[in-house]
Parts: sequence; C-alpha cells; structure tokens
Amino acid sequence: REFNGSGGVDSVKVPAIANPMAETASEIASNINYHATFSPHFSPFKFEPEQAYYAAADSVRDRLLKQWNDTYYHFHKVDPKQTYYLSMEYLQGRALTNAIGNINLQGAYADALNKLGHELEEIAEQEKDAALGNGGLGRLASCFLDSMATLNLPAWGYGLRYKYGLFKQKITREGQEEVAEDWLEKFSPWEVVRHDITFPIRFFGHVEIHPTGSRKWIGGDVLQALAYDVPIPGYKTTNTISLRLWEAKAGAEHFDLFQFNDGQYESAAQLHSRAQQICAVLYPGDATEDGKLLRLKQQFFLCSASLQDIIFRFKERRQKNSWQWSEFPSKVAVQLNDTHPTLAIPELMRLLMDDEGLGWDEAWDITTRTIAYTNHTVLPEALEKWSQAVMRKLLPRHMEIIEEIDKRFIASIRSTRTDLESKLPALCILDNSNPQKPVVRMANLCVVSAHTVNGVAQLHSDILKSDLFADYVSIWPTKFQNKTNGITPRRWLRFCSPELSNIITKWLKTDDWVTNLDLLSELRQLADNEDLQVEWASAKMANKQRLAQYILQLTGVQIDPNSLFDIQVKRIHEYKRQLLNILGAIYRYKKLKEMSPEERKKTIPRTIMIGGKAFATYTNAKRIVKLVCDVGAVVNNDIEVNKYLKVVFVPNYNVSVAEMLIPGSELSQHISTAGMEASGTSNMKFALNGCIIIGTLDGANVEIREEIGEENFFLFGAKADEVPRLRKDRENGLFKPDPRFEEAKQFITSGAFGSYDYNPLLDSLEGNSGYGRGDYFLVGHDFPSYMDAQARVDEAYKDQKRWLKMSILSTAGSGKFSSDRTIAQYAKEIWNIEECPVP
Ligand code: T68
Repeated sequence: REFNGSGGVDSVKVPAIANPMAETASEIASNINYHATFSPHFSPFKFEPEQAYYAAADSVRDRLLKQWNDTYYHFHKVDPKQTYYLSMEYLQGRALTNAIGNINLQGAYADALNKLGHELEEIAEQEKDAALGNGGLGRLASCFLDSMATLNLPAWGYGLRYKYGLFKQKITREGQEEVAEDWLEKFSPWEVVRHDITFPIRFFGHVEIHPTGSRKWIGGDVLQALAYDVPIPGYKTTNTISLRLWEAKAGAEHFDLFQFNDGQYESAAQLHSRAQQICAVLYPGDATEDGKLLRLKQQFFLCSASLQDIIFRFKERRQKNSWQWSEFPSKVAVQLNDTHPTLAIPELMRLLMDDEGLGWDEAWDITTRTIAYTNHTVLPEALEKWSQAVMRKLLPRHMEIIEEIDKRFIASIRSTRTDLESKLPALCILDNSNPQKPVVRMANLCVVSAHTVNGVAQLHSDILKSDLFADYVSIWPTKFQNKTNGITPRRWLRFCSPELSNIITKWLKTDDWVTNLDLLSELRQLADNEDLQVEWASAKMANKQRLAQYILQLTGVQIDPNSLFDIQVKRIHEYKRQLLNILGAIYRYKKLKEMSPEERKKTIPRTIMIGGKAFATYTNAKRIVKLVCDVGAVVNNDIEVNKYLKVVFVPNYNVSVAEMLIPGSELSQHISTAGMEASGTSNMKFALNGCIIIGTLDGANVEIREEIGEENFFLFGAKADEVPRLRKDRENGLFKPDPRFEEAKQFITSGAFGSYDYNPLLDSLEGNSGYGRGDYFLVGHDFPSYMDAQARVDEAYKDQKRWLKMSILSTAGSGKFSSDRTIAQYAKEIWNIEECPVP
C-alpha cells in the first residue's frame, strides 16, 4: 500500500475513478481507490483494513443506488400492488459479503482488494452487524427482505433506526453483562438519509369534536419521522428494494433559545431529548411506567410514519389514475410482524377518517382488506397487552377507535352468534376483568381486524386454530393460514459456506439451487457416493477448523476439530431448555470422571457450544448462562477428561457469529418443550448445512424431520398433546424422576462447579419457578429420553460413513425451508401481489 502525493493508494498503478457500474477487478479497484481518496470520513493517507472496508462498501453502494433507482422507477411505471412489511425488528447482520454475492461480483471484489493490498475476508470482518433485533422474529424479517428482492416482488420493509440495538453481551465472572452496542459508532455506509421524506408524529394531546361530528386529534407533542433507506439487493437480479428505517427528530423551532441563553440547557432542548429516546434502544426496560410508555411510543412511531408514507404514495398514484379510495386494498398490502405494529390498524382508520374524510364503514372495509397479521408465539406472557390508561393518555384518538372496533365486534357477535355469548369476554379486544388495570389485547385487535392471520409452522398454526384462536375460527373459518418459515439460502449456505456450496454446485452440475432450493433433493441419490462423501467430509472439516480457530481467538478455549461439534444457539429461554442441554453435559462429565482411562478412550469426544443472549431482566435465563460458563471453566481445565469433553459458552451470539458456527456444526440441539417453539429457524440453517438435529416434535422440527427422514433425526421427548396431562401429573406428585436426572442436579449442588447459588434455578425444576407449577417446561420428564437420544448420537457418530450420509440427506431435505418458498406463498395466498422484474 504505497501512498501517492494526493493520498489513497498508489494511483499510478490504480487510478481513482468513480464508476458505479464497475465490473472488472481493475475497474472496481479504481472505484475503491476513488472512495478511499475522496471520502470525507478518513484521512486520505490511510488505507488500513477499516478504510478499505468503507471504501469498498461505498463502491458497492454506488451500484446498488443505481439498481435501486431503476427498480422504483420501474415500479412507479408499472404501478403494481405493493407489499409493506412492518416490523419492530430486523437482524440484518453484515451487508458487504451479501451484497457483492447477490450482485455476483465476489471474485472481482476479492481480486480488486488484492490489487490494493487487502484480503476480502479481512475487509468484510471490519463491518459491524446491524443488530436491530432480538431473535428469530427479527432475523426472519431480514430473510424475507432478501427473498422479496430476489423474487422481484414490489415490496418494502419498514422499521426503526435504533441507535443502539439490543445490547452487546459480555461474559464476566458474574455471567452475562449487557453493554450498549454502538453499530453506528462511525457510520453505516449502507444507509441513505432521505431529508425529503419526513412526517409529523403526534403524541398525547386530545380529541376535538367538530359541530359536523368529525373528530380531530390535536395538541400534545409533535415530532418528525425522518427516513433512512437501506438498499436490499436481490440475488442475480437487478431488482433492489428498500428497508426504510425511521428516526425521530424534533425541529429547530422546539429549541428554546431564550431558555438556553438563560442557562436552562436541559429544558431548552426537552423535546429534542425526548425525540432521541424513541430510537435509542430496542426493548427499553419496561419495568417502570415510563419504560412502558416509551415502548408504546416506539410502536406508534413506526406505524404512523410508515402509514403516512404508504398513503402519500397511494395519493400520488391516485391522482394520476383517478382511483377511488376503495381501490386502496388492491394497491396496498400491509403485513404486521407479530402484534408489535398493531397500532397500524387504528392509525390507518384515523388517517382515512380524520384526514381523508371517509366514513367509518368505508375506512373499516379498507383497513380490514389491507392488513394481515403473523403470530409468532403462543406463550401467554408474550401476548401483548397495553394498559388502556396509558394508551388513552398517549393516543387518545386511537383509544376511541379501538373502543369503537370492539363495540361493533361485540354487537355483530351478539346479533349473529348467540352461542358465543359466554365466550365474548375472552374474544373481545378490551379486557376489563381487572378493574384496577383494564388492558387492550393486541392479538385480539389483530385477529378481529386482519383479513388473514397466520402461524409460522404447521404445528403452530394448528395450535392457533385449535387452541389460542379456536373461537375466532368458528366466526371466520377462512381467515387462518399457515406459512411455514424459511431462511435465505444465499446468506445461510452459499455465502457462509463456500466450500460446501461449491461441492453441491459441482455434483448438481448447476448453481440453480441457490434460487431453487428444491433442487437439493437430487443429492439424495448421491448420499452413498463415496467420492461425494470424501469431498463433503473435507468441506465440513475445513469449516470445523475455521470455527476452532475462531473459538480460540474469542474465548481462549482450544477445541479439537476431530471431536463432535454440538451446538445450541438461540435466545436463552426456559422453554428452549438450554438447561436440559447443560444438565446432559454435566451428566456426561460425571460419567467420564468415573471411567477408567481405557474406558474414556472408547467414548466419542464432544465439544458442546452454547450461545445466546438472555433478556436483561430475565433472572433464570441469566443463571443458565452463568451455569454454562461455570461448567465450561471446570470441564475445560480438567486434564483428566478435557480430551473427551469441552463446554464453551460462545459470547455475544449474533448473525455474524452464526455464519461462523453453523457451517462447522455436526449436531445441533432444538429441544424446546413440545408446543412452545412456534417454528424455530436456526434448525433450518443447521439442517441446510448438513448438520444433524437432536430435537423434540416442536415447531418446524416436525416438518424438517418429515423432509429429511426420521432415520436422520434424533427425536426424543413428550409430544405437544401430552404436555398438559404431564404437567397435571407433575402437580399431582405422579412424576418419578430418572436417577440420572437426580444425579446431574446433585452434582451441581455438591459445589462441583463453584459456590454460586444455583438453588433458585434448580428450584424451577421442582415447583418454585416464576411459572408457579413444578417443572413447567418438563425438563425432568424429557431428561431420560434426551439422554437416550444422545447415546444414539454417539453410536451413530462412530460410523462416519453413516454420519456423512445423514449429513448429505439433511442438506438434500432442506429445499422446503427456503424463504423464497415462504415469500412466494405470502405473495400468492395473502398479499395477492406479482413479480415486477426490472427489464
Ligand atoms: C420467534 N419469536 C419464535 N419473538 O420464538 C420462533 N417476542 O419460534 C420463530 O421461529 C420466530 O419468531 C420466527 O417466526 C420471536 O423471536 C420475539 O423476538 C419477541 C420480541 C418481543 C416480544 C415478543
């Protein structure tokens, strides 16, 4: 990296030329050099990896901007129906590798960076994850955007531009510690601020009634929503769509210069500081009333800004084409990602009635034909309820509208379905059963108002219909659908495991599988082929070695690439049962200790990796993190057995960490209590990468097992329909614990893993959990069958040929779980939109 007089890289060898459509390595190198030289962000005399990353990203963005403008120009011309995906969360991860992969310039970028003295891989690692999400729901939204762009669908994502995401997880002696994650510390090269796109957002105030009877929401605080657009390129298409993220701002007129000059600095900028709070963090603590209010503000902010934008766009087109308002639902589809954006319903009603002058019936007809709702959970504590008092204070007009929706719903049931009278208290939207704290049930508002309600895996959708929403099904039998989740094969195989991808492409003689994942099924007939197996094994080994290197750097723990890599990564939650996993590990450790050296040599060495964030206020989840760390500290330093077992807690699990872990996995654990995991999506990522699943019959596991064959899946545990009875039995003292379970627990209480008080955690297995009833998640019940399944895993691993065959069959059976399939189904069966490729 030689500097020339004017800065940047050696411009004699690599001229600095801006060319958004650069395609060859030389052109791209010139383009990167242009950005390194003229970017105002860094001194032009530096070209370290960080500068190289920003310059490379800027050069990719130039191209995406061009594709993006062409795409929306084309949408504008054709004027198709468009989908708007509303989500409080997106887990985008890094964008550079994905973008150059999607525009098919990987090789050219690698060569260009080489010319400039850098390695693409090292440059890509400079990027911070955009982690504007928490778990599966947020990552699903990001996979969906990739598929919408790839399928050339006219669609937009809408979200919030949090300054800090959830949090960065640090592991200390105390366990998990949360620190703010500053993904925007420098800046993001992937966002384009749109100063021309702002909308006013009101909070508080009151409703004014005109003599004509019309109503208007006035007064209170008015902030501005400012748009930041992130380009989402499709794979091997020039279609590039937008993720529009809103930021909250207060205008200069709200800065009180008089107060400021009087020394009252804080009160002078009050509204500015309140605006900053809105997009500061994802899931601000909601233990206090202020915290709850802030969350509700965030939700409304997203809904109001997005709907004003959608209506603005509709009105532009309406003028041109002289459309009626009634045509709105044939031009606009709005999908709610869980109940978090439910306020889109009363906000659309308000905008249509109070701003556009429509009557209730017409506004209701439009709203209900526009909005669809996806449910992601059946856990009662995760179903959102908002205090009516808080809602009335913050959003007085919306509260009126919700009351009216509820009133009309109740009236219509009373007039048509007298048989449901006794069910009405549970079906209606407003829950006044606790007079001290009346609430709005957001899921009920969604089901009453949306034209379609869907679950995210077949079992989950069945449970919604037979249980949570059963009485609504009798009212609207055709409203309920299933859309089994999916994942993008680009990020989750093609780019995160180029080694395995190249082998697949070689054996299938085409790379069409990247956009037509069903083609993977052709690997089935090759699963016994020895040449394929040898190549497959070497790709897996390369990925394991890369992972071992990474774990060493990250944690200082040396793991053996010849051991069985066993991984469980997901948010830490009692229903996901990381506790079952670690109890199994503890039992394994104890048995290894009791064995003779000769016996130990006959065992299959295992590396157990567990990762995930525990919600900051979820005490039991944090205790589980601590336990995993404590067990690791003891086991990994025990020279007697640490050749045969390692336990690693992988800190700060996020999208980039997943891209490293999943390709190197051989066994992964999806072991939730049956009926509790709506779908799961990491199970799909692991299976796609040739990893075998040990799991319960829960969520999408059921369908994965069907696709890849029951002989290639280590099944254990109670079935969903047995769970209620097992819980009853447990309460009635009819449960007999397995001696192995007792032994594992006692080993913890004996102090084998340090002096931390694990009793409160172990109590949750006995009857003192926050869930009240004993072992609500049935860890004790499922423990013996789990251990038996683990023994079958060890047995199978001894036969490497059999294991490789299972691995190939896992990949071969993963075609169904492409988010392209999922999105094509949403497009056809819910949104009624069609592809609109830029010619
Ligand atoms: C997940 N839900 C489901 N919720 O747990 C998972 N919840 O089974 C499913 O695969 C995934 O959604 C995609 O459908 C979540 O991730 C949340 O993150 C969440 C956030 C706030 C409040 C409630």
